[in-house]
Amino acid sequence: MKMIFRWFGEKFDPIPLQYIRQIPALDGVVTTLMDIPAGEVWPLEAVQKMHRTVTDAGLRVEVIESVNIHEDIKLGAPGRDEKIENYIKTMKNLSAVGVKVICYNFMPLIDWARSHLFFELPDGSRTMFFNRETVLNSTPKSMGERYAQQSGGIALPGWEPERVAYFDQTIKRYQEISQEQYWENARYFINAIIPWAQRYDIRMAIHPDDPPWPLFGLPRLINNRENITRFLSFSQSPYHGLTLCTGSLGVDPQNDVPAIIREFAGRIPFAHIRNLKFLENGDFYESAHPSQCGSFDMYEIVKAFHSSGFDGYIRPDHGRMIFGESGRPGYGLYDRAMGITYLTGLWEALEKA
Ligand code: CS2
Ligand code: MN
Repeated sequence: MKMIFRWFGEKFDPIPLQYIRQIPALDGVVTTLMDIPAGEVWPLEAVQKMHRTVTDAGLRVEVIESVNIHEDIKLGAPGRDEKIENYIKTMKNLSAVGVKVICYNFMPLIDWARSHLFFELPDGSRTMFFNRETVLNSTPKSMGERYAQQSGGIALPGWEPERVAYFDQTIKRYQEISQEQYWENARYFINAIIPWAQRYDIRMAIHPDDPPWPLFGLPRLINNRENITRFLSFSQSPYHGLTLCTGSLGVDPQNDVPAIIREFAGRIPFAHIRNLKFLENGDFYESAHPSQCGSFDMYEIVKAFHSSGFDGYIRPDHGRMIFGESGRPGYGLYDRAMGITYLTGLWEALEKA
């Protein structure tokens, strides 16, 4: 198991790599090139520069999150082949610097959705909150506008203002395709890229839909055991895999996360481990990592990875904003660093038991 930390790049993340390096027992970062729009090739020079920046700071970078997929690919629109070719070129350039895993998602239009980015808890920490009523009464566009306000101008992946401007238009395009067509579009993409993933030795790891239920009438793919099975059956290659995100799948109480981890062992190169706290009405906020702070049994989750011989990468997922910190919602330094120490402790105890 290798423990890594998400970092958005020098221009997009207020946390310096020198601080990240001081987190105990850390192997490296998982990063991205935020300023390259979906559908375009990540130039080799830019990839090499990113790699140099991280390794000069004494860290490794073997995982990328995310290389985003252009909507034309998800919609099966004309022009998708060219964008898939660009995707494959990006994979090649990433393999040139030793990248081993690409985390991506196939969520239509938007990445994760929450009602609040900085919801204040009684202890004064601030965290992301999902209030169902607020979300149901929103449109993607109004959510995007709310995020822009709440985040104080930080562009969230998938919610960049220039994309939000086209949300209404894009959502109409999604309304024209069926859920089955959406599955077909995913299969087309996977069939095109997995042979190259194998050749470049890069494991493709899809991230589950967050939240795992349909929003705004948009299709959903990766949200439970059955659909993960269906998606992974597109190719038996170990290069076609899953990012197991406990917080995304675990929001649906029907999903037995430790059982899913055990079932898909061998097809999970990357894990996002976080806890969350359900309120009585099913709304939830993102809590600190320890079991006693939230609703998940974190020991059972880590044990499921450990007992199935997991040898991939783990990162703590979202954390709260604490100690007066301000920064990217979900991605402050301190709470995630404590998450790492906690997860590393659980792992050591399992190793020695
Ligand atoms: C991440 C996702 O911040 C998060 O919640 O887990 O945004 C994830 O990076 C993407 O969906 C993967 O493409
Ligand atoms: Mn995640």
